[in-house]
Amino acid sequence: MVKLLSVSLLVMLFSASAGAVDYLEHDGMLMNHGDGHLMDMAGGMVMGQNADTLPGGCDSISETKEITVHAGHQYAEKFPGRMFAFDTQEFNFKPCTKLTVHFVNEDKIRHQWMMHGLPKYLYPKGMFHLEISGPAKISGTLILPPGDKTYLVHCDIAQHMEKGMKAQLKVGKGDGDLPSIPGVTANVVVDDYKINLPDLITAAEAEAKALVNQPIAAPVQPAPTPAIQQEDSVISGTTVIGLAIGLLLAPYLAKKFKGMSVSEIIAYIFELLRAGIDLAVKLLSRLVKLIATSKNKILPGS
Ligand SMILES: [Cu+2]
Repeated sequence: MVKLLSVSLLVMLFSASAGAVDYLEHDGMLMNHGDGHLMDMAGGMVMGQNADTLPGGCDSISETKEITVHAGHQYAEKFPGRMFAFDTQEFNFKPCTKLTVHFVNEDKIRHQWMMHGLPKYLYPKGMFHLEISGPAKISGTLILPPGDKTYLVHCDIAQHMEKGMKAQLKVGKGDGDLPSIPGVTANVVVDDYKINLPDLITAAEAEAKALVNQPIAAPVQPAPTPAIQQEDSVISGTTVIGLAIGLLLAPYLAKKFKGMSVSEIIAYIFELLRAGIDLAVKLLSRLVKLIATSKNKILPGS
């Protein structure tokens, strides 16, 4: 009998520990950094934790509530086109409720349960925020403000809200609905599932054809514009001047280069160029000196 008991106890212990391996429990690991900010070394984070201070307008805590919210890819399967979701999209609580949220992230990535629009004197940046790399569980507590208001709850990891991880929390009657809450309100950007793949390919091919056909006809017409004609006349004018100089210099150069090899001619041209550049540099430096001295003459007087 004792043997049977111990065996069943072992089986129970084993199955319990096997179940616990899946989710890392962060609630006992968190370190308090003050201002309701708690963190641990395993990537768990709570911000805006407030279990004691009543928001302005609350005489007392009206109710104490505890919820468990699951987050993960699997909860988005029922929402076409969404990738991530919470298991609950709408929450409702009485004003001044003390709310504890147990956030269970079932994905092997990071998710958040982030609530916005809370009073900033009590919640830094107006946020209450649970964050964890899953699979894991993390918990936090806040006291909801008085009044009827709808609060946005989402995961702020890039594109997670747009892909479905969005919910609303109504305090009292709330003050309307937020858009694009999966299964609750219509999407702001509506997905189009009417078009099928063959239609898409035909449309893409038509677009490609139109692109190929377009630029052939277009650039032909604006070619003989007056601006280009002007440019043409400028070029021909320069060519005429160049030709004239060339013709005038030709007899002189022919005399100069008579009996010289090609390499000697090239060397002579380079020497001419060097002398020209030297002259230009000398003239420039003289000009700079002139400006500098004239400036010096003006400066003491002014
Ligand atoms: Cu997320």
